[in-house]
Order: sequence, then C-alpha cells, then structure tokens
Amino acid sequence: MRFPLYPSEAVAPRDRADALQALASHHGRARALAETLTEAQLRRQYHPELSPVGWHLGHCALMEHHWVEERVGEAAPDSALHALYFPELSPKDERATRLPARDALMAWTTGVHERTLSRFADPPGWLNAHPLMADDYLLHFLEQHFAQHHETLLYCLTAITASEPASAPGPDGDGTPYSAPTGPDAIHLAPGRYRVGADHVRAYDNERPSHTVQLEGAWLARRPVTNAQWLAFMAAGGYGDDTCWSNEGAAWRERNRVTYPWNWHPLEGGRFISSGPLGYEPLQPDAPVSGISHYEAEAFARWAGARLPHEFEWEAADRQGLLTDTGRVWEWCSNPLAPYPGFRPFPYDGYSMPWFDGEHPVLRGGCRFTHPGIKRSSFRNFFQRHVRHQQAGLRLAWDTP
Ligand code: AVJ
Ligand code: FE
Repeated sequence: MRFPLYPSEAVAPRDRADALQALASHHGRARALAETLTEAQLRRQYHPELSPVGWHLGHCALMEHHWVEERVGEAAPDSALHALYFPELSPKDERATRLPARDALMAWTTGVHERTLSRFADPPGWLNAHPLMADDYLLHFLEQHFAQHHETLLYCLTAITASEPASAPGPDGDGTPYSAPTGPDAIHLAPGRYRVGADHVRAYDNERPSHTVQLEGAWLARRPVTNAQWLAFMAAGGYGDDTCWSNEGAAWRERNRVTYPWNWHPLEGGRFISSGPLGYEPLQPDAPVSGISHYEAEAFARWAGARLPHEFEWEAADRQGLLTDTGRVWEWCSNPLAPYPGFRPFPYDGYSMPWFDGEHPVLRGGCRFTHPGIKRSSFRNFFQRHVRHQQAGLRLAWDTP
C-alpha cells in the first residue's frame, strides 16, 4: 500500500485562498487514499473505534453538502444521506453494511467536492452574505473538519496494517534505563497568570473565548516520553505494578490484557515493531511513544515519580516556546475537556457540548498525521480514557517544591 502523508510544504491556511487550496488538497488526497484500497478494505471496519474509510469519505462530503446547500442554501434536507453519514443518526455497527458501493460513493463525493470548491471560489450572494461566512468561517470550519477526518483516515490505514501479519523485521529499543529528566531536559513554568484559548476565525467553539488563568508553576519535560523509556517501563514490570495504576485503569488493563502500546507488534525474542499507515516500521528508540491510553499514560507518570500536565500548563509553556519537541505525538493531559467561561456552542450544539462529560481527557500538540492547520497552541483534542488508536503519548510534569 502506498500513500503520501502530508506534503512537506503544507502550512496553516490564513485566508480564503489558502483555505480553498487546503480543502482541495484534502479532497484529492482522500480520493487518492481510497484508490490504494480494495473495495473490501474501503468498506470494512477494522477497529471498534474506527468507522470504515468509506464512511469517513461520505461523512466529510455530507458535512459540506449539509452546511453549504442545506443550512445556508435552500436545498431540502436529504434524510437518506443524513441517516447514512451523520454520526448521531448512523449506528456504528451498521456503517459498514449500509455503505453504498464504491463507484457510487466516489461519484457522489467527487460531485460534492467539485460543487463545494466552486461555491467557495466564487461565492453567490446568498452564501457570501450569510453570517456563517463572516471572515470565511464556514470554509475554515469545513477545511479543518476534513483535515481532522484525514488524520482519522491515516489511523484507519494503520489499523489495516495492523490486521496484516507483522513481517518486516525492525530494531527495537536498547532498553536504556529511564532516568527522571532534570536540568536542561525539563523547563520551568513560573507561577503566574497566563492567557489561554483563541478567538480567531479558525478557533473551534471549545477554544473560545480566550481568557486568563492562574497557574501555580511546574516543571515540564522538554520532550515527550520515548519508545526506549516505554520499553524500560515494561522491563521494570510497570504494566503489572498496581501501585502505579488507578483502579479503573488496572481493571481496563486486565479486561483487555494490555501489556504494550496499541500500534506495537511483538516479534520473536521479545522485540517489537510498530504499524503505520504505510506498513510496518521499525520502532525508533528516540521517537515519542504512541498508541497508549490515558490509563497507561497515568501509570507511566506515576512510575516515573511525575504526573501528567494540566492542559493549561502545556499551553502556557508552548506559547512561550519552551516545549521544543511538539507535534510528533498527541499528549494526554491530566484534565477532562470542559467549557471555557463564556462558552457558546458553534456552529452546532453537537460539536463540543456532548464531550463536556468528564470522560474525555484533553490531548495537546498533534501527531505526525495531523495537518499543520490543526497544530496550534490553543487546539484541544479529546478522547475517552481507553482510546489508543489516535497516536497519543505523554509528557511528564512535576509540581515545583
Ligand atoms: C475531536 C478528534 C475526537 O474525530 O470524532 C470530527 C473531531 N468532530 N468531526 C472526532 C470531529 C466532528 C473528533 N475528535
Ligand atoms: Fe466529523
């Protein structure tokens, strides 16, 4: 399977022309990705948390059709399409069986892509004058939405790789013993007041409004925890050491017999390789560990005599340019997603509100599958504690004495 990751020249869109170009490139890359798959691969659900690739393509096209033609324009809502591609209306276990045949799906999504691009390239009066188009908001929203699902498509490809036998041998870590970062490996976040959040046109509702928070101060590791450090945790019996695990985390670990990260695959001799969207890859000892749940991240931090950072500690440090190794892996934070003071749901209640339930810890930073247009200091990702497919790792933090 061959598929290009993001082109190295991709940047965060700033204006209408940038966003249009980015959206067109998401469309083209999604179609190219679909072409690398067989019809069976396009339709199959490979992982309980990950809908089929074909469903994501239909969902992204429906979001464009729905917001441009049905919400701003005057097209009648298409209830058959809604039942297929709106997450709230299409039960997860039926997505694979209800998906249209590949040719019909690709013809329909391609048609939607073309119409969306022409609408935004030369917006008719009814579109241009709509409040959702202030500062081209709707274009930026749909572009970022597609970028995020594109990242999920790369997780889907990783799950497809993981369903195939691990063939290519790769070197594992050297088991270098872990030692707590001190001095130049950790940065000091001084106590004080810090600005967090964002109000610009690309900020999601959960990033708004920007506001000031009081922080006690902390030490933060300059870099995320590496694969070599994770191997040291495993070698030290960290997965079986209940003093490091929450009760809920230990129960999850036992139920699922978890003894190593999701995208790792054991070879003979106790070595591992990792699965990626392009196939199996050697495990790089110095690369950030990924494929771990919030439970595992917490256990590692406790084992290391540290804790996870609060999302505001992460953001305050990142805004000051103190974190030198960001955007390689999503970093689990200690706190769950919650609305900022003055939060207003936008552009629909369902975007963030359902996830303010205390069950979705925040992740910060972004991984190697995240488009640059999503990687900003204020961006808040969120998943339930047990979810492991989203290339998440951790960065250690310590209270200041
Ligand atoms: C925030 C990444 C969990 O993929 O379900 C996509 C983002 N919201 N479409 C997801 C999202 C609506 C969301 N995550
Ligand atoms: Fe979506």
